[in-house]
Amino acid sequence: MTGFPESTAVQGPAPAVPPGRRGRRAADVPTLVDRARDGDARSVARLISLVEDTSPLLREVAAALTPHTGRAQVLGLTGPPGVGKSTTTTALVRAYRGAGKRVGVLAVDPSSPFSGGALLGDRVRMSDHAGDPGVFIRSMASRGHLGGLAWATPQALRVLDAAGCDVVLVETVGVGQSELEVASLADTTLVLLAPGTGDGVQAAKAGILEIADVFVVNKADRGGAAQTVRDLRSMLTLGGRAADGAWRPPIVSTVASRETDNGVPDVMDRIAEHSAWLAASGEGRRRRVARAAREIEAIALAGLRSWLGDVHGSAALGTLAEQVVAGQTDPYRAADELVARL
Ligand SMILES: Nc1nc2c(ncn2[C@@H]2O[C@H](COP(=O)(O)OP(=O)(O)OP(=O)(O)O)[C@@H](O)[C@H]2O)c(=O)[nH]1
Ligand SMILES: [Mg+2]
Repeated sequence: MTGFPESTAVQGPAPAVPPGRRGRRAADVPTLVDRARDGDARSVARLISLVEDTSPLLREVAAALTPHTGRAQVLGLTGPPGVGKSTTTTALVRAYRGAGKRVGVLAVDPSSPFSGGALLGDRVRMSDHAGDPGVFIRSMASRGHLGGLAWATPQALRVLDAAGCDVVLVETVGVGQSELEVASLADTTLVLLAPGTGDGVQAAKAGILEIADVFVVNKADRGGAAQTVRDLRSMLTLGGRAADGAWRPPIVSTVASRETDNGVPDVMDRIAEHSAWLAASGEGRRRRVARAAREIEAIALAGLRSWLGDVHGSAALGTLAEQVVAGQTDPYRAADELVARL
């Protein structure tokens, strides 16, 4: 994570008007939130832009959303490039819509400099859901995220949650550190692999076997899917016997590109079972508390960093430095004094 813009630091009231990166008019946050809750797609998009851009209105947005959040089931999809995450996301959206659920999708690409929907067509076949008021799709990328995607994504999730999404699917690309962070935002994480690419071994190396709640071996229409399932099973067994009552991640084979007989209903069943286990075991709550703790830490650290930025080169620091050189104090006491002014 890098710096944090002054305007979003912890101190000071937010100005009433955002800087308007795209020359927008001032937003009336309560109205936007009311409209988003009624399912108005433009207001949802607008709120996500506000949190993405670390707008000065961010705090007001977060406060206004909070009473309406905590309902959405967050599903993370991760796995190597090209494994079929977007195709699976599209199939899941269709299936959850079929079950009458309101669905949100966040396509997160930590490596991409683009955002705001430009890449959407490539990521999730939006046209499948065009005009469906029960689906919100948004792509997010590193551009503009001074706090990092791991910081921006929970805010966007909160918007979709408040907008009444029953399910939010978060697709991330790759198997790097930021993907792990984003995956950790989910209630249930699906790790996708494909046969014949050594994905399983790569995934084990990257440490994503541990984060999987459900494994999906996609492209099961290709040769080697059964072998990939066997490899995965033996790698999981090598991990040792699960404790009593622990969740044992199931492995589902899919052909996400097919309209029917694609294994997607099985994936949904396993997700539902995991969801029930999360509730019964208390692990669901533990995960959400851990997630909130990380978020608070990230926000507080950003504030501290911004404060430290102000301290650097400040008169107070200069005075303390003079005192250390003059032998009037030592650097430890000087640092304590500096921190005490926080
Ligand atoms: N044969 C076969 N092809 C599939 C299947 N699922 C997806 N594909 C194809 O695989 C390619 C990549 O699919 P995507 O869904 O874009 O994969 P992705 O993991 O989202 O890719 P990135 O977001 O770029 O990492 C596309 O051409 C899909 O049509 C499947 O079950 N079988
Ligand atoms: Mg994709």
